[in-house]
Amino acid sequence: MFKKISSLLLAAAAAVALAGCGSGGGSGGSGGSGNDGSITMGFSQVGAESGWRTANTKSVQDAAKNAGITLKFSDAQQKQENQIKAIRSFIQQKVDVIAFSPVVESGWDTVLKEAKNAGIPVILTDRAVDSADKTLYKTFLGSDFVEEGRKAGRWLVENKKDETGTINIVELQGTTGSAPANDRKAGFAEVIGADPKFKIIASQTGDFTRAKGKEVMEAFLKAHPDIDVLFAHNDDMGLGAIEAIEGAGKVPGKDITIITIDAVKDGMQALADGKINFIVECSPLLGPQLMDLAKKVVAGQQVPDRVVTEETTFTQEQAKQVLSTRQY
Ligand code: GZL
Repeated sequence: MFKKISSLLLAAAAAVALAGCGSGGGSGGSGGSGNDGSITMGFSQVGAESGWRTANTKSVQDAAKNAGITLKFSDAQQKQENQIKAIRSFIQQKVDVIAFSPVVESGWDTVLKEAKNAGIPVILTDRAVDSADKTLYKTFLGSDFVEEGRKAGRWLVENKKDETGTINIVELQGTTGSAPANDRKAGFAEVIGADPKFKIIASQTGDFTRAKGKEVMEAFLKAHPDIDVLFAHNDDMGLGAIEAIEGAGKVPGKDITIITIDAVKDGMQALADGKINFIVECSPLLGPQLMDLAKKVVAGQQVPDRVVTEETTFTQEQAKQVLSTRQY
């Protein structure tokens, strides 16, 4: 009898110890998962500037719900100071994990050190930071923006290979200082730079929005009557530019070849309609992978430093075939 009671007591003690471990913050921080194993994530989103961003927000929110993760969501309206404030608030609330899409690459070290000192792991999603200290975040989940720019450049080089004269290009850049703007610009320039017939005659930020893309393209058209190609860092700026091109009495996709990045529904519709010539996909559907990474990080498991999202490209013909199946 005595033996039976002591083994029961031992088993009970072991069960309590294990439960304690689970709630002790697998990631070694004070913000370990709740005693019931629940996880709370603080998520700071860039804003709601584009169709891509809206789809990304939905993916994160739906995935958190499906994963049983409590999501504290903050929209920074494309302002870095709002993201920093939100991260500080998540630290005070002692969330188990912080995830964010940094609106720009620089200026994050101080607040990320605060999160590290509070023992709260950080996951970068969508965009990267330029911090030299890689211990400030556990992993970066997102696209290879340089490769996206290269894909745009390669299509242009291939499709203009029989043209001999100068090809005048205007470029609508994404948000100044953001990783996608810097890297897409670099990748595109790297590929077209191999042939001097390609000339970027104007390049300016349209801040990833349709309205700004239209405004800047109107200015480009006034200053340059001889534009052959538009490279826009996202569909939304390309769609705004199409309004400007049509307003100037020109035919988008014919008078001016248009290449964009994202492949959101409106962009794919314009591609199928022949107003855009080529789209490089940049998937916003990062939610499920983010939640998997969050669970591993909170449990103190190792995760890869970098998780690159799978994505492809679309021609006008391909857009017609897949348009009805697109998730965003
Ligand atoms: C890319 C993302 C960019 C999209 C834009 O991952 O950060 O921001 O290309 C969005 O549409 O505004």
